[in-house]
Amino acid sequence: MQRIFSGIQPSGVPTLGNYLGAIRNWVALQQGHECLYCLVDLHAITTWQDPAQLREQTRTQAAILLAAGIDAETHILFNQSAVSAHARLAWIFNCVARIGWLNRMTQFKDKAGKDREAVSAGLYVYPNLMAADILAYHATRVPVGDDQRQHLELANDIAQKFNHDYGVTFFPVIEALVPPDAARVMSLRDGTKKMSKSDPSDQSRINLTDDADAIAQKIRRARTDAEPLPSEPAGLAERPEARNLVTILAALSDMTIEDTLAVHGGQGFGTFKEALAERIVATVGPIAGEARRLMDDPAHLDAVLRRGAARANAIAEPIVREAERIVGFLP
Ligand code: AQP
Repeated sequence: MQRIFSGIQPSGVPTLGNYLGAIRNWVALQQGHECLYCLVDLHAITTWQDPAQLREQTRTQAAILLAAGIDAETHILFNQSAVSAHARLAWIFNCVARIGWLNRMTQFKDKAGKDREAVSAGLYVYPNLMAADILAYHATRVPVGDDQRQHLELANDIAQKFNHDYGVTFFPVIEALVPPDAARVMSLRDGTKKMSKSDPSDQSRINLTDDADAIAQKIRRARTDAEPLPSEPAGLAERPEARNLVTILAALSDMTIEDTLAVHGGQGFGTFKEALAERIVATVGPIAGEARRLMDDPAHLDAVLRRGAARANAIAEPIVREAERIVGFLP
């Protein structure tokens, strides 16, 4: 059975983008795979997090993932910092990856913005830690949103260079599993920017804890243009906000953009947004409700994560010890 690894940063409440780009796929992949799903708190602190909030958000994310259908009995759900293998292998990878490779990472450029000298060194080496997350388990398949493709290519480059430099065939090749539809959900305020849980504007995203009123209000206020919807996908080419909303509805309805426009083409945004909000509420509502129930029992969430960490550690420890032996560390 192939092993899957994927992670999400507890840097805020997961969004509809996280759901359509990753979480929904994580749930489906539980059939027929051995899955490890990780709340990547080491990644989260690459940008400053309030400690109390980080703890709270880690629990909230665990609750949301369980509510969305992650089965922590059959599969493994845990927080990254509880398994030291991630940080140890990441250090080795810091010494394998080349500065030139990291300089090409577009996510770093986006997140660092203009003042690159002022961001943390952790943000810069983030992709090396991500490679370690996956390779510490010899996982071969990684479900991610489209934004993470470049990091996975880098993880493969690191694995190959490690194998080459030490003359071993130790780390496997990783395959990115990017969902074909809604691989990148965009901000509700700017159709050229991805929807992000850490965007300062709450109006830019749908949180997986939003209630029906909040969802309806955010969709009503979502930025659009003045034209009615086209009836063909080509008509969305220069309309990023319209394209984003149509893409979200199509993904949530398991329809193609073409079929969605066959139904909604010609409509004004008033009518279309009502249908969209209703569809989002139908998906997010039950997840938010169940997550709220689970969040009432933080001790239970902590116990789920602790058990997951022990099981994850049992897989990663022998692999990372072997990597340490290969590079020449005394046991
Ligand atoms: N807008 C998006 N559309 C589709 N997929 C997305 N993902 C994130 N945003 C979108 C996917 O969600 C998974 C977990 O992401 P992450 O938490 O590890 O980091 P991220 O990509 O940086 O997500 P955010 O929401 O933008 O977080 P912040 O604001 O903290 O940086 C990944 O598989 C990602 O592809």
